[in-house]
Amino acid sequence: MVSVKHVAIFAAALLGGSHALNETLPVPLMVNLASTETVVGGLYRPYNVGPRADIAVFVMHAESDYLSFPVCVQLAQRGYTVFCAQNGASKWMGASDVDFESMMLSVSEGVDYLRNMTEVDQIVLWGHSGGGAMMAAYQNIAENGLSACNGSEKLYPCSSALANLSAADGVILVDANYGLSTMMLLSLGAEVTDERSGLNTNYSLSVYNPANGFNSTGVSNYTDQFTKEFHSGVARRMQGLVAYAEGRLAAINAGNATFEDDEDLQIVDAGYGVNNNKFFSQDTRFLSRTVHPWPLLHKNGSTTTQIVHSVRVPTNFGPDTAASYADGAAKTSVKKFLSGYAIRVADDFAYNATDFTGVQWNSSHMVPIQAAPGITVPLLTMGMTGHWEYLNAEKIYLNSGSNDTSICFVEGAQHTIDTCTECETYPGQYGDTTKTAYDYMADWLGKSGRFL
Ligand SMILES: *[C@@H]1O[C@H](CO)[C@@H](O)[C@H](O)[C@H]1NC(C)=O
Ligand SMILES: *[C@@H]1O[C@H](CO)[C@@H](O)[C@H](O)[C@H]1NC(C)=O
Ligand SMILES: *[C@@H]1O[C@H](CO)[C@@H](O)[C@H](O)[C@H]1NC(C)=O
Ligand SMILES: *[C@@H]1O[C@H](CO)[C@@H](O)[C@H](O)[C@H]1NC(C)=O
Ligand SMILES: *[C@@H]1O[C@H](CO)[C@@H](O)[C@H](O)[C@H]1NC(C)=O
Ligand SMILES: *[C@@H]1O[C@H](CO)[C@@H](O)[C@H](O)[C@H]1NC(C)=O
Ligand SMILES: *[C@@H]1O[C@H](CO)[C@@H](O)[C@H](O)[C@H]1NC(C)=O
Ligand SMILES: *[C@@H]1O[C@H](CO)[C@@H](O)[C@H](O)[C@H]1NC(C)=O
Ligand SMILES: *[C@@H]1O[C@H](CO)[C@@H](O)[C@H](O)[C@H]1NC(C)=O
Ligand SMILES: *[C@@H]1O[C@H](CO)[C@@H](O)[C@H](O)[C@H]1NC(C)=O
Ligand SMILES: *[C@@H]1O[C@H](CO)[C@@H](O)[C@H](O)[C@H]1NC(C)=O
Ligand SMILES: CC(=O)N[C@H]1CO[C@H](CO)[C@@H](O)[C@@H]1O
Repeated sequence: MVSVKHVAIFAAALLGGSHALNETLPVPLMVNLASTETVVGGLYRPYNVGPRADIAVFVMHAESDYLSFPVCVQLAQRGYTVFCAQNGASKWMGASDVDFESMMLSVSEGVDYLRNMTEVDQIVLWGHSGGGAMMAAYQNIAENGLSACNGSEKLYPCSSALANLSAADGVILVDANYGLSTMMLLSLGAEVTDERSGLNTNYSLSVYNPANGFNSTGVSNYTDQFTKEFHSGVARRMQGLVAYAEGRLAAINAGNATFEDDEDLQIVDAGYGVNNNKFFSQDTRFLSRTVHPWPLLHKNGSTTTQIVHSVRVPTNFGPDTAASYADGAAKTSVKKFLSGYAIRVADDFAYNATDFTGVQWNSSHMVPIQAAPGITVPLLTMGMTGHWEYLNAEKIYLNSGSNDTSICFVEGAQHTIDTCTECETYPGQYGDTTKTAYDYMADWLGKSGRFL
């Protein structure tokens, strides 16, 4: 049923620097796993195939295009086989057509393809950002079966289609986000008081209102009162959206909705890309330091163990996109929302410098800290200190079910793993974080007794 076509179409990649085993790589092979869930990808292999090439690193994001994300070349240059693949979700960031079960089945196709290759002995899932949320959920369900996703605590329990997913041998989570649903929660604007309108908003509850502590040219300093009002406004919105979607699901199931299978759902000011994450992106005091000391990688590979502070700079200065369908709205469906983007939150939902309060993580799929206890294979979790998603690496580590769990942070790397030059106080402060991060991953993968 699965047909595999190899077509050489990608250009050979060359990167600067002098660290690599061999910077020249063969032209990657294009792979097309043609079945019900369309997966296409590039298979990157080093020229001189050694033991490291027996390990296949499988890269896929939840919805973004990762066919040429630097990991494909960086880890192949360090001797590994890397399969960078796409699922069928729209690659337009204005879209939000994520579908939980389709995503799990797409990962499954990639794992099955690699498992079937005689050249590959070990498969390591590599998930970045939303891809980390997806890969963590996949491994948890693959290791533990349907009971990992079909319980009544879930807003939308999985179906038996997710039985028999085959587990990988290891997992690397790089700046894995707090969960796709949490990122939507963290993108809701409290100024929206009527879900039917992005136009009639309450400016008193806007993150862009200077009276609340917004600074359009620097770090915002939101007042305590606004912080409380904003968090409770966000909780109110997510609770209302969940109640609405559950009502529509009941109507769909009762044959009393617009359609028999699903229904359109457009949500004002809920698009969950990093550009729409709000409050902590402007006020960098929030989600800004770890609770415990962890290894922090500096340039040139030196390491200190310390409380890890974010070095990020404020972003997302506006304008408010609540009124924009293209830039602000989540464009999803009742079932996709409940299975991918919805999460239960309590009235006391809040977050501070280190932690969240009032989030019921297990109500949602694709939440790394909820999936981590079910992962028993070797797990590496890494955070980039130039971004807010870095902090989740600590929570994943603390929740991991693996007896071989590793953690580190890369000082001054931005979310995309390269150097956050805007975060530097002088040029060169953080060095080449791409090299620092991928050298660490390559050493972790190649450590004797782990996969080799
Ligand atoms: C490096 O790649 C070239 C192909 O450009 C290949 O001929 C050569 O054998 C490789 N060298 C090493 C040391 O792997
Ligand atoms: C596994 O490999 C065999 C032989 O190359 C091929 O016929 C089969 O379709 C492959 N299966 C998958 C799942 O890729
Ligand atoms: C969840 O899946 C397990 C394993 O297949 C099954 O025993 C259990 O009955 C399922 N639970 C529900 C609520 O469907
Ligand atoms: C899972 O495996 C069981 C046992 O082999 C089989 O009965 C069932 O149909 C499979 N389910 C799926 C969705 O592949
Ligand atoms: C707007 O929000 C503020 C702060 O919560 C509140 O006092 C005010 O009543 C709201 N205005 C409207 C029109 O709802
Ligand atoms: C806003 O940030 C800029 C740049 O850091 C700073 O100079 C300015 O004083 C800040 N404004 C307020 C009102 O804090
Ligand atoms: C933030 O505002 C508080 C008062 O709400 C003030 O005490 C503090 O100095 C301000 N911090 C900065 C960095 O402007
Ligand atoms: C069907 O939906 C309509 C409008 O949403 C509602 O008024 C009605 O009570 C529903 N009927 C049933 C049987 O649920
Ligand atoms: C941050 O929130 C967490 C979770 O509610 C709490 O344990 C911690 O004490 C809070 N930290 C501060 C500095 O208030
Ligand atoms: C889900 O998490 C809540 C806490 O948020 C806990 O009370 C509940 O027992 C958990 N349910 C399951 C099935 O683990
Ligand atoms: C760690 O887990 C692996 C796989 O579950 C197991 O084979 C190994 O014995 C465990 N090692 C220790 C020290 O518990
Ligand atoms: C020995 C070594 O690799 N030194 C490098 C450390 O990082 C700085 C900043 O990127 C480089 O300039 C050095 O060459």
